[in-house]
Amino acid sequence: MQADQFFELLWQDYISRTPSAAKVHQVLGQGNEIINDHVAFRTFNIEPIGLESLAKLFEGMGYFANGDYHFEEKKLRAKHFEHENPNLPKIFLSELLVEKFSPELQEFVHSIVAQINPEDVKQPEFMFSGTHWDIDYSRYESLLQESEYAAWLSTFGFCANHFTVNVNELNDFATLEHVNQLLKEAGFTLNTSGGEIKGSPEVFLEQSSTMADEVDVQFSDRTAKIPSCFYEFARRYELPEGGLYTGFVAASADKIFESTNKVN
Ligand code: OOG
Ligand code: NI
Repeated sequence: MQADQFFELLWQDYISRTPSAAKVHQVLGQGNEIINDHVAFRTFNIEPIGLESLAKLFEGMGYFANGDYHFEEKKLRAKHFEHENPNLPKIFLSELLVEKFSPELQEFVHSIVAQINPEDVKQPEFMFSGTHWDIDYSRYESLLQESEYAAWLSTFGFCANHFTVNVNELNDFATLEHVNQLLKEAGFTLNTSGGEIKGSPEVFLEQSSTMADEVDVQFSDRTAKIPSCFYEFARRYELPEGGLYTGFVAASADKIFESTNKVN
């Protein structure tokens, strides 16, 4: 599959559970096209869906890995991928270090991953294939106690966790402060963990994000309204040696992960 077609299908799947995405484009794009900086995905570190296995799908579309990130507290690791075509979004792909959790969580995660047909993991479409298993609401709640990431991934499966507006490419809003202001005026709730703006010109990247939309999810035993996906905003800065910084900042990413937390 061509990258262009992949991102079009991925976007259609993403907006189906992220009603605010269209409003973000309306507020910031004002009729102009929005360029995305990156798209993020989550997975478990269990075959056949480990980070390096899913990376092959992106490598097959011309992407290459260009950064490693570690999240001690949340028990995650991640890599980012870039494409030689600068118009294609970067990819931020993280995986949960399942062996670091309780035997109950490990057993459940292994049982749901075992239901994935390894053949399905060979096609880029796998990245928006959702769940391949059933989960009931009490399991979701018990996973939440240990890891919001595990609960989210077990419920939504494979899909874009967020798209990210490339703020450098916006016509009228040069600063992230201004972007945030417009979003708040439009009624969005921003992620304030670690401050509304994560990062700084000194680390060559500033990021902010909305808190995830809450949507009705059909669990195997009942329906419940829970956080789904969100939108992120990134402004990149010029490196001393020239060119915009293309990496991510682990301390900032650590806070962006919390955009799928429930807003009280
Ligand atoms: C990824 C969070 C990190 C970034 O841009 O730093 C991230 C996630 O929530 O899955 O997207
Ligand atoms: Ni991101």
